[in-house]
Amino acid sequence: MERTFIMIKPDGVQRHLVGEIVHRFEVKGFTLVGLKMMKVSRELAEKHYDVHKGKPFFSGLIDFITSAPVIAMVWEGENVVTAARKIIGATDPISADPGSIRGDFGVSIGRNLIHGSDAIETAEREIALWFKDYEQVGWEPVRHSWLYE
Ligand code: DAT
Ligand code: MG
Repeated sequence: MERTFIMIKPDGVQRHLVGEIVHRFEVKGFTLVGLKMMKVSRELAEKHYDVHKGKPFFSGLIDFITSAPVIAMVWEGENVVTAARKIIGATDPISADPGSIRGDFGVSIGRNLIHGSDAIETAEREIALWFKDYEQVGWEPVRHSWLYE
């Protein structure tokens, strides 16, 4: 089953949106298989955002991600990578559709609340970067046959 890496950024934690955000993935039909709260090191933040190294917003982004605790998660389900990006919404909350997390709760690109892997290969890389195997707990939700034909 497909998995994706989701992180509630420091602003989501500080604004007490953790429950609201987790709820959206749960009610959609995805399964939580890993979750931890952590203060992110600069080393981990820089590895995670490696593709953005050299861009003008990079150092501000690393400062932000390391400024306060985050919630790191792994979610599972069919097509979860693509679906999670839709639940999250466009990168700039002003362009994000209402109904998405960024569209409902954000107003600025540098405080857009949440990260989600952008492709299956990225998800694999990010999950391996943030989670040990034993921190991911596969389980069989009883609602499965009511979600999938
Ligand atoms: P996403 O998080 O939607 O995958 P991204 O990978 O392009 O977006 O960028 C990573 C994060 O960097 C993004 O969530 C917020 C920040 N960011 C991107 N573009 C930015 C910009 N022009 N100014 C400030 N922050 C930016
Ligand atoms: Mg991205």
